Order: sequence, then structure tokens, then C-alpha cells
Amino acid sequence: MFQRHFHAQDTDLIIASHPKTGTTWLKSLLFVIVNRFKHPKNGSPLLKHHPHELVYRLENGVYGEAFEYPRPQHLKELPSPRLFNTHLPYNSLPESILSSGCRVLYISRNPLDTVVSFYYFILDGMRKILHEEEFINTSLEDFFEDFYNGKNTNGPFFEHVIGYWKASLEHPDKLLFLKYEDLKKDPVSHVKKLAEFVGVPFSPQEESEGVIQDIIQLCSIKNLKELEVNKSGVFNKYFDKKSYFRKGEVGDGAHQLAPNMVERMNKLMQEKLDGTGLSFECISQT
Ligand code: PAP
Repeated sequence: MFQRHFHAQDTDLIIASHPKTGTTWLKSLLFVIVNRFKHPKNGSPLLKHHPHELVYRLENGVYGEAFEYPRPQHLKELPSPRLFNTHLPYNSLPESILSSGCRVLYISRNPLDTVVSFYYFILDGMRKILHEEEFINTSLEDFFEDFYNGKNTNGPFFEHVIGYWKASLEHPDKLLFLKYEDLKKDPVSHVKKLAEFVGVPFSPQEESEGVIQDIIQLCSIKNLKELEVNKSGVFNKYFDKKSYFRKGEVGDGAHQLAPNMVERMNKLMQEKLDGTGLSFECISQT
């Protein structure tokens, strides 16, 4: 439905990602950056709404059954710029996203942290979706094997990342490629880059008034996790709002996975990314 019926507008901003690579964080930052002139400093809608209620998921949300609003017929009414997200791989995106002037912001993350984050999220969701007798307590090892072998929602991880990476090299004005780890390491320059990319750069006055730091603080996992709106309730009928905020660290995956799993994934990563010019820090357990 999304592929066939979605009509991108030139002003749309679309976050794309493989699941569990920082979507919720990027949604928060993008929403606040784009809407910063509409709301008083302490009145951001992010304080009252989960980030997924402010930036709509296209395939499972708008075109799925999960949310009441917006449905596909409401899309034309949304204020510009419309903010959306998708987990579809690049080569599965609707044609109008590629041909229109809309911009795409892709966030990636190292595979070790991604697979561990995904595992806990899915396990939690499945426990709620399935009846007790149907629920199989999949081990991290089994989940890892599937992920490693590319048996994964939204397609194999590396192909997902590489698809968007290559597109960002070919169309740098259309597609901004970000890494979770870079955002962690240097949020200020990345928030500036984000604002420039979407056409609302920070003025020297805003910079001197600390607007960038305020946005980073507002969107930090520490802050979002403590907000009442993010502590209870569910999305997509089953997923706890709070399950979108777990640890938010770099390197958790390497600590949770067995050494041979880390080694295999790092080796696969080197093979898959070889010659692409893309790399993720090879995180080891030491
Ligand atoms: P989604 O694809 O289902 O939307 P997504 O937001 O991409 O999930 O990923 C969730 C991860 O981002 C979690 O990582 P973890 O399991 O390793 O902890 C979550 O904690 C992390 N996360 C959520 N919000 C933030 C934030 N504001 N800053 C940093 N990390 C965050």
C-alpha cells in the first residue's frame, strides 16, 4: 500500500533506517529542529508526545493498521514539512520518494549494537503479541544467527545500510547518511549538519544562545526516558512506549554477545563493507 499509493511532496522529510539504529532519537531531533520557531522553549510537543507520535511511520503506521491518525486520506492535510519514517530498504522505496524533491535522512548503527537492541525489542513485543502457549523464548544466539544470515525484517542488515550509503554518495543533496556512533560522539556538529540539510540552519544568535545544546539535552535518552508520556502506553497495539528507550549506548552489543559472535560479525562486516568506503568502528570486548 505504501509503495503503491504514497505520493511524496518536495518538502517531505523522511527518516529511513534499519530497525533499532537510532530512529527514535533522529525523530526527536528532526522534529524539534524543524519546529523550533513554532513552540516556546519549554513547550515542545516532544514533552507531551512520544517521538513516534510526531513523526509517522509510513508502512506500518499510516498504511498499516496501527495508528488512528493519520490515515492515508489525512496525508494531504498535514502541515509542511511532513515528517515520516520508513524501515524499507532503499530499493523498495516508493518511486515518488526517489523522483520528488523530498529529502531522506538515513541513520545507521554498528551491527552488534543493532542486533542486541533488536533482540530485546522483539522479544518484548512477541511476549505481548503471542499467546503464552505460542511464545517461544528465542535465545540471543538464535536471533543473532538469523540476523547474521540476513533473515531479518526489512531485509539483510548490510544490504540495507549499503543501499542507502551508495545512494547518499550519488545524491548527497537528497540523502543524508548518519551514524548513531557519530551522533553520540559529536552531537553538536551533527545537529548543525541536520539543520542545514533540511534547510533551517542555526543562526549565529541561536548558536550563541545555546539553542543547539538545549535541543541535544531535550532529545537525550536520559531526558526522554523520564518523561511521563514515554513511561507507559503502547504503540502498534503491542509495543510498550518505554521499550523504545533502553540503554542508548555504544558498545553494549559487544558486551552481550559471545566473543565468537562478535568476531564473526566483525569479519562479515569487513567483507560486506569492503570497497564501499563505509565503516563502523570494530568494537571488541576489551
Ligand atoms: P525503532 O527502529 O523501533 O524505531 P530505534 O529508535 O531505531 O527503534 O532504536 C532504539 C534504540 O535507540 C535503543 O537502543 P538500545 O536498545 O541499544 O538501548 C534505544 O535505547 C536507543 N535510543 C532511543 N532514544 C534514544 C536517544 N534519545 N538517544 C540515544 N539513543 C536512543
